[in-house]
Amino acid sequence: MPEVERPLVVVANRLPVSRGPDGWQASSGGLVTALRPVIEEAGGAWIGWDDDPDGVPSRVDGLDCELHAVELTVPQVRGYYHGFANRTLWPLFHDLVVQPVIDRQWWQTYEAVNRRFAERVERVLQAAPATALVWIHDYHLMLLPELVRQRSGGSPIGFFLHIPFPPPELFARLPWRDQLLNGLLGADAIGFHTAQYRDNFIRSVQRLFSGVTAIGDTLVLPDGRQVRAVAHPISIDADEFSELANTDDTERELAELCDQFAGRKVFLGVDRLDYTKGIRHRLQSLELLLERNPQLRRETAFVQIAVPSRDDVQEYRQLRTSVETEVGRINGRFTEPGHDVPVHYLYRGVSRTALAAYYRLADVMCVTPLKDGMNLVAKEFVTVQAASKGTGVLLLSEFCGTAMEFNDDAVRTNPFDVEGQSYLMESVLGLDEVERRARLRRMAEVVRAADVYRWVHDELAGIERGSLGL
Ligand code: ADQ
Repeated sequence: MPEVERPLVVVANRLPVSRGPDGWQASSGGLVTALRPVIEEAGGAWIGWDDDPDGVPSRVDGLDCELHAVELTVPQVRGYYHGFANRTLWPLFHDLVVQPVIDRQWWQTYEAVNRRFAERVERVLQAAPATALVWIHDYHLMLLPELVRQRSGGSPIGFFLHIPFPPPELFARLPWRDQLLNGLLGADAIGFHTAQYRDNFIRSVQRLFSGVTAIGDTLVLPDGRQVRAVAHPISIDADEFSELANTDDTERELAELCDQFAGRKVFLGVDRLDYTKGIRHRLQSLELLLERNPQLRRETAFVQIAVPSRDDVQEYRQLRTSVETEVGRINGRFTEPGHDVPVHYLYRGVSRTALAAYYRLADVMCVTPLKDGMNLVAKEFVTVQAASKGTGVLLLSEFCGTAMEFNDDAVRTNPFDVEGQSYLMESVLGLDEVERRARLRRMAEVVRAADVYRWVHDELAGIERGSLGL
């Protein structure tokens, strides 16, 4: 547990709740799990946008924290969220895997919505029993640290970026680059997943703001105030996934899957359906693999589970169409009469139990994003496999944050090299079992040693230290 004993005010684009068949409930993600003890001990609030027409309750079962919904109009959501956040910042910060759209109106809406969030933070801070720590999350709210500083009356302010920070020469393409940096520099500490993203940020500040001096990871502003830029890799609740690996429900689901895929090696992909995740490149590698190896058409299966994502955005609708076309083409080319299709495509989210069963089933987990801030699927997979004494192999893109932590224990792939990736998919099937287990054990140890609780601890302690100028 972090030493922080002040109330905590978390600000994120969305609230950590969803409406299920039995009413409102806390979301099941790792961030909520990790923050729960901190918020419940010191008291706290969560501020986020919610579009439920009936309104979100101020509290829900399972999360002892005040919920403050920021209401936005339909045009505001269009400009701030679908537009500037998801069509400008997201592609720009993921190394331009698609072209960002530059639109002045979206930018103005982004500014207006960040101001709206700031007003709400101000009200919540005024009602707080003691000076609260404000922890702001992600690229939707990059102007917020400075806006909160102007209104906060001395609260420590932290910001964490869940996506990569791009190299300065890419970041500089944004017409509003100065405003975004200025917004972030309102924080006492700015967190990134990796040292590389942190250094990209520091280099961008140095390139664009000549009055700011960088001393190691501390930025000294012209007025003498210091801002710390830190690298803290986010993670999962390793204990939770280790337990989930061996529950009766997981065993039951696994037994069904083993029947379904009996006698075949299973390749698995689990992603939000996002163009950064490299799903199309992965399918193209599979196609080459099956083209070269006719015997594998019966002996392997590829399961792709894709959660629907951002389907209000044109690029995501196009991606869905092209993924479904690829799947259809591969199955059309390689399904043999009387045999199962090679690709099983599930366009939906699955339960945590089902997820654990698929992780256990997989012989090869394909985590092959073109760019990804961290990637939690890779951490979940190695944890579940190690806890169940599995022998699965992790094929991991060198362009995600997780790759920096796992080094050579994952089989590294360059997903842009579709053909090279197809040869890797082939060669990993021959990896020795003892070697596979040893690699899984080492990767699971890395995850356990730096789990999501440690991340919360390091982040909050870093924000406290930053606010004291230490
Ligand atoms: P995401 O891009 O959403 O997160 P990721 O880190 O992989 O990516 O997290 C996805 C989560 O969703 C995982 O916990 C996974 O289990 C779950 N999930 C994925 N597909 C699912 C499915 N079909 N059914 C059920 N659950 C599914 C962003 C950044 C990442 C960064 C995280 C956290 O893009 O780089 O790691 O935030 O900071």
